[in-house]
Amino acid sequence: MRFLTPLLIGIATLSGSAAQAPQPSPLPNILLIQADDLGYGDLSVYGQTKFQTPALDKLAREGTRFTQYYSGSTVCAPSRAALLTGKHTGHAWIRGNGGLPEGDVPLRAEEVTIGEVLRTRGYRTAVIGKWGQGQPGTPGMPDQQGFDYAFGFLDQRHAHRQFTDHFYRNGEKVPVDLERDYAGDMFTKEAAAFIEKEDSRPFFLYLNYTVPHAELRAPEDSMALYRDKFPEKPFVNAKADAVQSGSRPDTPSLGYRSQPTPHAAFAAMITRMDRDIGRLVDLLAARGLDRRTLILFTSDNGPHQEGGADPAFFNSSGGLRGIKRDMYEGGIRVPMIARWTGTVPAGRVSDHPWAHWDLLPTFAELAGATAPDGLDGMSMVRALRGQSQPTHPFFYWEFHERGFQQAVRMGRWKAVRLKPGEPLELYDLEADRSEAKNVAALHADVVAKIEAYLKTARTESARWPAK
Ligand SMILES: [Ca+2]
Repeated sequence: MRFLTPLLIGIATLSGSAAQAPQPSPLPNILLIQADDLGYGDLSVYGQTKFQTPALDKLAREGTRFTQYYSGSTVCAPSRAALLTGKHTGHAWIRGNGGLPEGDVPLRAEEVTIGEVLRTRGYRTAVIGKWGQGQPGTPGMPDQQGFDYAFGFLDQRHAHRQFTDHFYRNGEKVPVDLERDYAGDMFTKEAAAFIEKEDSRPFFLYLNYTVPHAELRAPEDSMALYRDKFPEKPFVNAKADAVQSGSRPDTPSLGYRSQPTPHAAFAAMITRMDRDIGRLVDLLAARGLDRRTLILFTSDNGPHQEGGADPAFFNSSGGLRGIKRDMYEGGIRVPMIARWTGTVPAGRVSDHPWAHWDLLPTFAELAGATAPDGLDGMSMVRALRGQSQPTHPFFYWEFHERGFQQAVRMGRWKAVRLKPGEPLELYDLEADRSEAKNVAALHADVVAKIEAYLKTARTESARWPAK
């Protein structure tokens, strides 16, 4: 090095700034972190009292916390499709989990994702963690949908495993240690490596933890934080013997391998994810990227009660009605924290309503890219900046696992239809946050407006028809 140094200085002198470190892109990096089945009330900054989430609470203090943000759906795959493609479940290609004998319906080749949009502006893109939009050999694979780099679970059922014997890196199976390699730890490590990569391009990192989705398991050092802390009803997997002795530990049909103390495991999982997100935030700071990076934290749907999870005990819906698979607020309203030092106002709490399908057009505007036509989403850049921002006159969700259910938000009003042909339930979210009192009979005009909107809200889907 001693001999090289004068040479390098000489080169820099000769060629001026060209030989210096490349200038950073004026376009912002985007770190989008999505938890899995994390409810509106599962962070202490959103009211959780049984455990704390100091890193995410700090992120909220340093940025803006949205109190009326919605996921794309009340379950995983359609929620993530809405996020990636900017369409709600009345127009999206993927409108439900599963749908095919072999598992999930993959994204179509013609779907345009956030990854593809940002790549047109020179972004390097990665998805780390759960994907759930397509498997090897399908057009839904990350590399077919705008992602340069992919690491994690491809199949949603495989993603039920917090410890597995393999992940996928760029479509190739990567063996890992079933006892040691906790999924969340692997994702944090991969995310850090992606952030640390020397590259002059801006980045988009779509980081999908599988927390606190079942199975409920965390490494021992995190479990130790909650030993004997909570009353426990031991979770028993009826197929546990097969799991213990099975030669194929990742066979999803063998059920959840939750730890026997599910309350402790649930708290430990979120605590560990919070710690790891704090480390990634610190890493961005250490690299001087705070003013050039938008960090978003959200969830894909409301809290579940699978594998021993107990949303009532943790008040995981934060006082909202319902959980995952419900069309009430608890199924779809999720945390949204935005931090971008110098751009997103710090210490602000916003009740501006927006949703997963707004992320694509928002990122497109930030990157100076053109969003595809025909989206349901709109750019929410002004809402992020703390400025006056119009929002949608209507928000729409449909859900097909329980027949055909629909939900609409219009201003202060929330309408739910639980079965085709049934009258709409109507709730006044301003007066009745927990949707306790159906006021449809008192507001026929509001119901009529929403009914008229519903006639236009969706296109028919061959795979998920209105039944
Ligand atoms: Ca989920």
